[in-house]
Amino acid sequence: MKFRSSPAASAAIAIAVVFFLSAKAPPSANAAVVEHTFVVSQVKMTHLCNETLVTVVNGQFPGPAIEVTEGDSVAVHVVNKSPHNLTIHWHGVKQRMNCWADGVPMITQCPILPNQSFTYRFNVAGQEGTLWWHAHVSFLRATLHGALVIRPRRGASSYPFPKPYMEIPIIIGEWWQMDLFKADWGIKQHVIDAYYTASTINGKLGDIYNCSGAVEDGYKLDVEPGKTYLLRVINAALFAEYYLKIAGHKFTIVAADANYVTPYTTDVIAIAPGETVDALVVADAAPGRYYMVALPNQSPKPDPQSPVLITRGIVQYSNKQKPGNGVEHPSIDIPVSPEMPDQHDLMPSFYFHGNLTSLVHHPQRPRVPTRVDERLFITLGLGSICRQGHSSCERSESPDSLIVATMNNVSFQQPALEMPLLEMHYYNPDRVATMLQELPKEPPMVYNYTDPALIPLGPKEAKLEPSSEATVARRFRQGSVVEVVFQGTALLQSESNPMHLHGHDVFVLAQGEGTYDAGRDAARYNLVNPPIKNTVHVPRLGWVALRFVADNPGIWYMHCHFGFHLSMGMLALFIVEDGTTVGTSLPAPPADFPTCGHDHKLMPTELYPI
Ligand SMILES: *[C@@H]1O[C@H](CO)[C@@H](O)[C@H](O)[C@H]1NC(C)=O
Ligand SMILES: *[C@@H]1O[C@H](CO)[C@@H](O)[C@H](O)[C@H]1NC(C)=O
Ligand SMILES: *[C@@H]1O[C@H](CO)[C@@H](O)[C@H](O)[C@H]1NC(C)=O
Ligand SMILES: *[C@@H]1O[C@H](CO)[C@@H](O)[C@H](O)[C@H]1NC(C)=O
Ligand SMILES: *[C@@H]1O[C@H](CO)[C@@H](O)[C@H](O)[C@H]1NC(C)=O
Ligand SMILES: *[C@@H]1O[C@H](CO)[C@@H](O)[C@H](O)[C@H]1NC(C)=O
Ligand SMILES: *[C@@H]1O[C@H](CO)[C@@H](O)[C@H](O)[C@H]1NC(C)=O
Ligand SMILES: [Cu+2]
Repeated sequence: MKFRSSPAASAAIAIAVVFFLSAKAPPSANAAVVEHTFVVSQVKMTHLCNETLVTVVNGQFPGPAIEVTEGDSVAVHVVNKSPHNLTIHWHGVKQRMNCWADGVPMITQCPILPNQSFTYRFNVAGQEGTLWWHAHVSFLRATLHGALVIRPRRGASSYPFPKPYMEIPIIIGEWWQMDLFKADWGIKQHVIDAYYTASTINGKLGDIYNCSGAVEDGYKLDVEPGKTYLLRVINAALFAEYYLKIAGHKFTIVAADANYVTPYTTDVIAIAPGETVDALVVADAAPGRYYMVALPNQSPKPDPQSPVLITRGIVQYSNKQKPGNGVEHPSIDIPVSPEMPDQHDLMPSFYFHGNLTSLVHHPQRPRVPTRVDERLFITLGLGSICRQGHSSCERSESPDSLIVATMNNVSFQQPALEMPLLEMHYYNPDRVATMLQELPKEPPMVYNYTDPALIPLGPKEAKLEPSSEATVARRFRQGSVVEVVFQGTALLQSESNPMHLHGHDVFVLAQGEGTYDAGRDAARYNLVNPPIKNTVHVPRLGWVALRFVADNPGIWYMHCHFGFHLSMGMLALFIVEDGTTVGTSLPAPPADFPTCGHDHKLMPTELYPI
């Protein structure tokens, strides 16, 4: 597992209806409402001779894709026929003035209880490309997820790249035999080795996996020679960044996180959990069969090591004619394998991310603000807190302490709430202020953050291990420009961290290895064409600098997209305050909002009498 080892259906049919609004509907005459019904239920699926109960949407793993046109409105009716409290997060959708639809349990909404329904309503204006949706409850997103594809209003011929012959979602995921709630709890409490069973491409384990002689199905992509395919690649996994390659083929990267990039040609895609990558692939190899391989990478020792569970699918040319004299060559039918990077070599990821720049010619591309109002320097790492609320305890993996994941040395503590924090913020902001602790703008102590000697337990590490737990948040004035430097550390591990901000895209100004040095590194910022992302991959033992405009009022999650780091507390709230106008202030919550099991919506005065 990715932290130190411990001492111890009802399948319904997707209904997608498109209603056209009357011509007066803003913002565009032909904007549509795209409706889906998501029935969430538990179904039995069998892989590797093992029947597993999985929670899925409409009986599908991965779930249905939502396909929309930029400017459309989306309505998703979620019918919860599972035994779990649920929310769905629309990953990367900016949700402008619509924090209520962000789908974070007890922060933006009460969860949808078993046997209840709720309709998410949001629009997808000013964004084009590949996003996705996923449950934001425990580890359930491992099986509750799907693509969200936004196409340009003026059709596929207005892509800023050659129009592809076909568009194909490629969702990299995980197959879990272990119960996902048990896995989450085990990781939080640091008591069980929770790990997935196999990696998947579009829900298929692939022919590397077999049991009792039965080989697992793999994803197959049929291609026609000479045609161009747009792969919409999504990493929906909880545990790892993946390297994706197709033998004999190159990728031209054209977008990432639903923002166009300058076309960049590479034979390997590096994609961390939460990221999306749009890549063109031309079927220009000799007709045949080629493996598409997804390999999870990991930090080398002395970091704790995980089993390497690769998966593969096949790209096969549909051309019937065989090479040569038309006689079948059995050897030709053995697919060609790509040469993969070493699982411990994280440089291909560093270079892949470093080579992304935004597409300057694109008219909608926002400009990097040059003024900065707030600067945060945030270290990411592990630490420990004492169990049972004790103020001091034995550390070094003693059962008296608990390993947690931190930002500036604080691990996020889920507040005990009777109503969602955002509703409280809307009706009674003063009350919210008393429940939160400010996320420090810099780490409390300066040390050699990236010194690998801190990875193993020992005297050097022990001095820095004690951390604390609090409901940390940071407030931003409406419209302020925020610069964040995320600094990876070597504290107890040296993992990279895919940091995801809800409700905003960010400009990724620079990345580097080792410790950030403002004097040296700020001069290297790309203020001309930095990539624009919602998930920023902080390299192992390195840093990333980013900027964003805090102009979307609400309470937004900002967290690591590794499931294990999130459940260990690598999370904070970014609160964007209201402006002085209606157009910059959070509107009222939806009338039909879930009520946390109460028969009416509770007001803060009922819950917390003054
Ligand atoms: C949901 O409804 C079903 C069928 O009406 C019922 O059997 C089940 O107990 C209900 N579950 C909950 C948690 O209310
Ligand atoms: C099936 O999955 C369960 C749950 O993780 C596990 O205990 C069991 O060993 C698995 N059986 C096989 C045959 O893999
Ligand atoms: C089954 O998996 C094992 C271990 O990965 C492998 O050695 C073997 O060749 C596989 N068998 C088949 C029939 O694919
Ligand atoms: C782009 O990738 C190449 C190798 O693939 C690497 O040499 C170069 O340093 C990368 N550029 C950046 C800015 O990371
Ligand atoms: C920090 O640690 C690295 C790796 O051990 C070392 O190269 C560097 O000199 C150290 N920096 C300082 C300021 O001690
Ligand atoms: C982290 O916080 C704890 C508890 O407040 C403190 O004792 C410790 O010195 C801090 N460590 C670092 C590295 O900042
Ligand atoms: C689901 O939410 C309700 C209402 O907030 C709560 O009472 C219940 O404990 C939750 N159930 C679980 C399993 O978390
Ligand atoms: Cu992380």
